[in-house]
Amino acid sequence: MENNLDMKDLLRKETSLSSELEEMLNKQSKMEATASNKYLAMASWLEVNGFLHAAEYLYKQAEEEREHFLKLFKYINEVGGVALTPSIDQVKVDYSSIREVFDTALESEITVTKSINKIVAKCRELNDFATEEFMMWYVNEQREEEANARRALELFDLIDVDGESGKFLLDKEIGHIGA
Ligand code: OFO
Repeated sequence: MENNLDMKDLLRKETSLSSELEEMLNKQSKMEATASNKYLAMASWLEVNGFLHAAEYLYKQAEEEREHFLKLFKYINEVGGVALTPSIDQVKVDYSSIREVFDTALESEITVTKSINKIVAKCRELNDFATEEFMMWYVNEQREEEANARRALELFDLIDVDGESGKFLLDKEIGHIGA
């Protein structure tokens, strides 16, 4: 990380992007890459535990988060900053239930939304309209993703998951979210 930072200072070009925002964007890109790994681990847990449709849905989410990461990464370089390749901390890989997976998913999405909102607020404070406009894509994306995560949790209230057929139905319905 230290080497990364030294390199960043050497490579920094003349740009209207403030160092403060550049740092926030790099942190956000790491958050998106981490979100991708979190979903990957959740998808794997679901797959191993027989929830194949729900697993497929979260594998797709993992891919989407990877795209969110890359989009930010490339933006930082495009506007004259230096995108830092993030090292990703170990994510949670074990869950006590499918419910815990989706509780965690919603919690993570809310944390990401708050972080994006902080970036937009900083853009406004610094009059960085280009970055604000760029980040609005993420604002909209988060609205959708939070809604999908809440929808998954609603299904737990709508379906009696105690029986085997309940689990089967729940898995199928979660698989339809976002389709
Ligand atoms: Fe990156 O969209 Fe959610 O976290």
